[in-house]
Amino acid sequence: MQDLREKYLGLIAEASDEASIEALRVQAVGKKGEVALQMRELGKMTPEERQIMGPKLNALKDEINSALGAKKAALADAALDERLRSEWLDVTLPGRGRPAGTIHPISQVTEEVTAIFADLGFAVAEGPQIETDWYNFDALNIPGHHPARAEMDTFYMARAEGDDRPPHVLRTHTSPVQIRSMEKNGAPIRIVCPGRVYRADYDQTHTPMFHQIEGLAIDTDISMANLKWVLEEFVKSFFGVDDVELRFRASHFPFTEPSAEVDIRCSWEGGVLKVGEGDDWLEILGSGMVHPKVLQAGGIDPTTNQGFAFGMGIDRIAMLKYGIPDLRAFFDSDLRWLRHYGFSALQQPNLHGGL
Ligand code: 2NL
Repeated sequence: MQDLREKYLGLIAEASDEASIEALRVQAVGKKGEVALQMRELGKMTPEERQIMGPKLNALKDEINSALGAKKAALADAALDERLRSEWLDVTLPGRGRPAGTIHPISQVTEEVTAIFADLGFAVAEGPQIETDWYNFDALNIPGHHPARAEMDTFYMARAEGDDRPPHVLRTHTSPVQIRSMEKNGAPIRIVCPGRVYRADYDQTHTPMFHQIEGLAIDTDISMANLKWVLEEFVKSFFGVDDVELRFRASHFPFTEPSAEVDIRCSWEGGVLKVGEGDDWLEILGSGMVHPKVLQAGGIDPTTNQGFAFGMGIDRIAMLKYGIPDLRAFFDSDLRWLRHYGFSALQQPNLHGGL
């Protein structure tokens, strides 16, 4: 027993990692270890011998076990000391000044516009960019033969061969989101729907993917007067002016009746846009009272409900507000442009901080 004791206490003292500690534990005090073998010998002894040797063997087992435990803890302490020594960090060093990314002007303006409408009580709704022609056209009172379908330069998605159903489309406006919202939640509704839209058109003033935000308010008694007030509040907040003058010009959209395009009074002195003064008019959006057929398509009873809707190009109002001259640069991913026109990620737009 004395030999066993010296052998294992020595080996444990020399062990240098957790794996060898575990191997020693199995070898010494495991089920088939050396101490267990000795315990088996107890059966061959007289009761008197067993009364002496039994407790001694148990004490040896305990001693080895606690030596193993102590060594294991010492190794863990040493490992921690080593980590603390090698992984120390000087928190007083200056930052490395990695170049920060910036918020794209379109994201910034989307956030600004939704923050303004959120403050006016509108919720934000989103939906799929690949739509059925029903949600993108029919539900909006644009039937198959309607010239607006051709005018919209729609991107059609190919169907599998032999599949005769009408093709899916890339949404040409965010109106389908509003139809889905009518179907899902019914009236009353107050939502804005920002997002990407697609039209096969590419020149100085058009990109095949661009951004739109549409608004929809439906209740029993909503009128053009409510539309005018909401849009005035929006323009004042967005351009940061106390007074604006809006001009409603009669227009036509299949999904609204009556329809109006909305201009704001402005000046362009020295190429700089000033909103609310001057003799020029700047078109900023299209709007109107939701057509009864569109309410019906959305599952809302047009005899008891009515409401206004409007649609606005985000890219265009971003260019106007921040003096960005070329639309196509928005999507060139030119780092110099992005750093120049981008916004700090740490300055989220909100009304109390100012836009
Ligand atoms: C424009 C004109 C507009 C709407 C969009 C709309 C949506 C539903 C029902 C009725 Cl669900 N109308 N949207 C209405 C009028 C004009 O957009 O020039 N956008 C850039």
